[in-house]
Amino acid sequence: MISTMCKLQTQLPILLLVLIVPAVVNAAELSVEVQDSTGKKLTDAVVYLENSKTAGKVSDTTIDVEQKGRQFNPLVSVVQAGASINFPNRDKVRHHVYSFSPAKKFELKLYSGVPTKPVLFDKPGTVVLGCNIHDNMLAFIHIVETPYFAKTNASGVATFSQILEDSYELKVWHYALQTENKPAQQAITIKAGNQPVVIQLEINNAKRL
Ligand SMILES: [Cu+2]
Repeated sequence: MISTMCKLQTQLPILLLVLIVPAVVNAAELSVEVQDSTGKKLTDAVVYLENSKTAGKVSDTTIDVEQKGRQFNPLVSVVQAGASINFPNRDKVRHHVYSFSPAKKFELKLYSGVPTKPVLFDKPGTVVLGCNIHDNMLAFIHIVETPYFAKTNASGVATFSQILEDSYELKVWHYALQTENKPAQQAITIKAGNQPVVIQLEINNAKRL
C-alpha cells in the first residue's frame, strides 16, 4: 500500500505536465503571395488552410453579394460552410440570380430590393452566379471547410493573423484556374516565424475578367 502511494505521488507531477502541455496553444501569422506561371500577381485568389480539425466546424455568419450597376459585387466571395448570403439588388432594374453549381443550386426569381431570406451555403465547393436577365453578370462564391480563409489583395497577397499552430493543407483557388474547380494545394506546418509563401497557379488567361 505504502509503495503504491509513493509511486502515485511521484507520478502526479508528470501526469499534470502531460495534461497541461496540450492546453498551451499558439497562434501564428502567415502571408501568401499568389502569382500566375509568369510571376504576375493574382488578385481575388482564395487562400485557405484546412485540416481534420477545421473540417467539423461551421459558420453562422451572413454576408452580402449585391447587384449594382448590373454587376455583382464583390466578384469573388469566400465563406465557411454554414454561412448564408444575402443578394440585395441596389439597381432600379430587376435581377434573377441563379446557380447551377453542384455546391449550391438555387434561383431568386426576378426581384427588386432585398430578398426576404438569405441563401444557405453548407457544402464546400465553388458556386458560379449568373443573372437570367443580364447574361454578362458573373460572380463566384468559394465555400471552404475552415475559419482560416482570405482573398488576395491588389498586390496578390493574402494575410492571416491568428492561425493555430498545426499541420494544414494550404489551398489556393482562382476562378480562372486551368483545373476548373480544383484548387492548388500543398502541405504546410504553421508555427511562429513562418516565412511568406509564394504559390504559382496555372491560369487560363481567356477566363480572366
Ligand atoms: Cu440582372
